[in-house]
Amino acid sequence: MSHTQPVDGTVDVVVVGAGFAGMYMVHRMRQAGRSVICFEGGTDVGGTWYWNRYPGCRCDVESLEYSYDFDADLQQDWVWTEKYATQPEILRYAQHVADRFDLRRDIRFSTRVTDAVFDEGAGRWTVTTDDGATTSAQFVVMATGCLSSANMPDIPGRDSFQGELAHTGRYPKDGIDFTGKRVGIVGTGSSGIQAIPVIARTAGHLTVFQRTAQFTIPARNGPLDPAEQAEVKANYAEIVAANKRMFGAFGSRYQRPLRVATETDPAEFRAEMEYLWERGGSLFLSSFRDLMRTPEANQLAADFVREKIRETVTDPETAARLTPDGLIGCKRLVIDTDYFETYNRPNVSLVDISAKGTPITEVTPTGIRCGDTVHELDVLIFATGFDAMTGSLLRVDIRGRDGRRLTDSWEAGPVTYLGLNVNGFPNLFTITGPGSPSVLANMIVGTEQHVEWIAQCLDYMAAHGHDTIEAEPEAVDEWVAHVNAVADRTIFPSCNSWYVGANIPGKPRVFMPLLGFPAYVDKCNEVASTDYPGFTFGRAREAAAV
Ligand code: NA7
Repeated sequence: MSHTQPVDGTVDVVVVGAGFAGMYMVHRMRQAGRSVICFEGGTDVGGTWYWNRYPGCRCDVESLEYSYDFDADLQQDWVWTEKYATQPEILRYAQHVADRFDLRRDIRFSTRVTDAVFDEGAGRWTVTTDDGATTSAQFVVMATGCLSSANMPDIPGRDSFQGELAHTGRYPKDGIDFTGKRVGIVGTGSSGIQAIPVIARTAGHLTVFQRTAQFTIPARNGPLDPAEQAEVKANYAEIVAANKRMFGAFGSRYQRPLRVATETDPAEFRAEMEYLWERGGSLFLSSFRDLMRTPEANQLAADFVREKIRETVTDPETAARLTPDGLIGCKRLVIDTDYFETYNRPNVSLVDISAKGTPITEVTPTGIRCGDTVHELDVLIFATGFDAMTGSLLRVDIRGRDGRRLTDSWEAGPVTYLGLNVNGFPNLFTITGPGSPSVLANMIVGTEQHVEWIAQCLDYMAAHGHDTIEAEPEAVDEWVAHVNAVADRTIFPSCNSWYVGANIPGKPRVFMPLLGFPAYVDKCNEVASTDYPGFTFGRAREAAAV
């Protein structure tokens, strides 16, 4: 084991996080002959799929498209059972990968990185973990996940609640038994919408506290047809290649001819929407090129879904409360199983906690008070999302050149070059960082692309005798302007979504992901093949002085 455990706390690469990004990073670094250690806060691998154990949790990318591509045998051997994999199945897949490639020997579990400090003289990072140990590394790779820092709202009295309380993103391993209980759930994003129908099946009564109604499309999940799985596996390489040319790096098998909604005959438009509704899934808005570009076009699709909600929910008042205003897909489009149908159950009620309704005033020891009404609860679930994209990076105290803190560099919002590096923080890489397609593309495809780009960059540096790499300030400025310009051609920045940080009080409003996977990959490849313009390479001062 010449290239594994840090005998003296010194390694080539520290990886932070053992989700899909960190796991592949460890594997890829080993293949390259670099010593690597990964720190992970959980007791096992899986990252977001380790923590989000709430009932109904699934991926919104189809299972056949949500797997590593770096090893053809792995891809052929693993058998998915449903069209959209459940969290337990995805976690089993992550564990299988860890076993198969013996990854755990280089991962320190139950260990969180608290801070990382760059020593300019040595050209190295000192990484401190919550067990007090330090590790010296030439490179730090933040594989900390985009949806990993749970957002627990600061509601008065929250900690006084005497029943069971959980956040979907930090769900207890032993689960929660809802049988016959009075359950409350706050939040109707993807997590809430997945959990609500499942909890309703066993709860005595489920009260949903909704601040904003949400657009959601039927997933049409079901068992995976073995013949379909065999066919995809026979053509995996072609499908993956075609997916990488798709806007979100998935769904090439479903590509329909692209049209313009506002120029399509209304009957034809409706027929296409009906087809997409019946087909289900998150490509619901992908048949018309203008739906995410102009509000007028978007409203056509939004009206179609509003009509479906009214058709599905039998009580008109509940239907009205569940019907979103505004644009569809501008906040992340959710896909569901029986979400709206669940409100027809006698044991489910909906409380409007928006400013127009009865906002939550406090959590009491026995429930939630909204105005004059206390909703008595045995279990309280917060499905209130995450401090997305930046939260898990900024909770590590990262100090770069001249002791500058990442929190200071990003005070007005995250700024990166290619979503991979930040000026002032040499040799620190962010996997699926802000400014990269990240959450707007298939996450496994995106993480593999980043890991491979970083691995190639490290080889390049070794071959050219470079110790450090750092994004230039002009390149960062240009990149941030580019990310904004691309977003500004769409409706995305106009909504109060977690893409712009609007869900976290006080977070700077910046559209964080980059739209469009293929053009992004082309740019990354171009940078790598033309001696990395926009990056400065250097020698460590101490090495240079020798
Ligand atoms: P989301 O999509 O951020 O949804 C969080 C939900 O919680 C949403 O309905 C919020 O309402 C609500 N929320 C957040 N804070 C509060 C407070 N303080 N009071 C009441 N309600 C609140 O998170 P998810 O976990 O569902 O999904 C995140 C991503 O994971 C998802 O997009 C997929 O990519 C997977 P709001 O809309 O802000 O009014």
